[in-house]
Amino acid sequence: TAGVSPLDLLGVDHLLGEDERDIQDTVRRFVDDRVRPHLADWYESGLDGGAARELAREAGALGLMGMHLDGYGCAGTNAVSYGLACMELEAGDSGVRSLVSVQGSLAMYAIRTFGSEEQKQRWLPGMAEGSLIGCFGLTEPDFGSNPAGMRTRARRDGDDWVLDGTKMWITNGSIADVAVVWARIEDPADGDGQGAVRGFLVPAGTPGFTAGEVTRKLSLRASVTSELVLDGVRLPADAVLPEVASLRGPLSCLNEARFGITFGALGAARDCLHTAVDYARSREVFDRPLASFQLTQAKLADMTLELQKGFLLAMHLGRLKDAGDVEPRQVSLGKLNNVREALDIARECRTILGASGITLEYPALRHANNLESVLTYEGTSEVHQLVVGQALTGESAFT
Ligand code: TGC
Ligand code: FAD
Repeated sequence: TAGVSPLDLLGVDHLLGEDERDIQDTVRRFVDDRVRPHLADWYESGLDGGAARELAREAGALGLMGMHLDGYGCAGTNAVSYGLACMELEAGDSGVRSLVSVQGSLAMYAIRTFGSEEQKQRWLPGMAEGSLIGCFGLTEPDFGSNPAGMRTRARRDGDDWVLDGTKMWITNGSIADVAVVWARIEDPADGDGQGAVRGFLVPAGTPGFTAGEVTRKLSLRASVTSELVLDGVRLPADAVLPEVASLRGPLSCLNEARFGITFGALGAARDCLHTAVDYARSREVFDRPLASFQLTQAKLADMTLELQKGFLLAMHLGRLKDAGDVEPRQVSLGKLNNVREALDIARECRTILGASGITLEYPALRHANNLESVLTYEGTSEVHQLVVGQALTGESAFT
């Protein structure tokens, strides 16, 4: 039997439990009522800090911030529910899903997994509420795909830490109350002489720490993107995340966010496909509905197939993750496939909409432009191909 949604010919909705479906419906209503009416404006004018903070509070009130984490005010849902929430948020806009995934999967996950009890108590409840915003600073101007090359350094001065460096393309950087900043320890005796990678919690307003917004973006406009500058930022001894001292720390956080994106990208694709089906049924070309032409139907059939295959892939990863068994390379397969297919679907839907498709009256080009960022962040498609290539051949193409 087909599923609840008219696009769900395979009936994949039936793979969901009742609680999972309830969460999905709640987030879908939130997006339709509270988010969708503003999207064209946010895209056209950019999302300002005030609107982003308000959105964060509303998402927090709904229990979406750090929703798959346990304790400290977090909802403690399963991974599939988190994925479904990402999908519904991204059916609105990838920028809205970004707000929630950076907060929950990157900043909160880092503190929850690698933080001290004091750090968890101090930050997590407010972040779960959405009254405090976190960002995650890994990428640098010269080191994106290869974070191991980072130049940001942390040195000891007495008991204090002093941080110097620059982080680039940081979601929510200039509106964050706390930045999780990854830096190498400047101590030749540390690790292999390169210095271990450690995470630091940098509260907004710390002297020497500034964040400037990246402007003139053509993608992810409903999201704040920033550059973080750390110029002799002095932090107390307890600012470091105590439980990890390697790149494994930030890369573990990325697995969480990449998992959410595997579901999320499908939301953007679904929104485009819905729009294209509706449009094709009502638009007349050559005196007939556009939907009655075989070329149109072939496009719609192929896109539906990819959307539903993508959902099966995401659900498989979700069930593995809930069983505690998902591997990073499996998440790479999901992120690689679902973002790439979502972007193809968004572009193909835009063709069905003709000229109307280039405006903000319809979501297809907005989603396609956003998905260009999604294809790049959280590991570019090439990085994920190489992770899979390494798993298949045993050869690392990175080193
Ligand atoms: P490698 O030498 O292989 O490993 C170093 C250490 O990390 C461990 N590790 C992982 N741990 C957990 N999860 C993973 N996926 C892991 N991959 C590696 C590994 O076991 C080792 O641990 P240890 O304890 O032995 O030290 O690392 P490498 O330098 O060769 O890196 C491999 C590569 C290229 C795959 C990695 O650097 C990578 O994934 N690069 C892409 C960087 C990236 O995705 N950046 C994203 C920044 S955040 C972001 O984009 C947010 S956008 C959010 C939004 O708005 O939604
Ligand atoms: P590069 O690494 O310079 O790559 C350029 C090109 O080279 C890509 O096509 C890449 O695939 C390719 N390439 C790289 N290495 C190889 C290789 N070995 N073989 C073949 N091809 C290769 N980062 C954060 O830390 N926190 C955030 O919150 C965050 N938010 C972001 C928000 C937005 C809107 C965007 C666009 C980015 C964000 N990022 C964030 C940064 C993002 O993670 C990086 O852009 C991404 O990791 C790629 O790095 P890069 O842009 O430096 O590209």
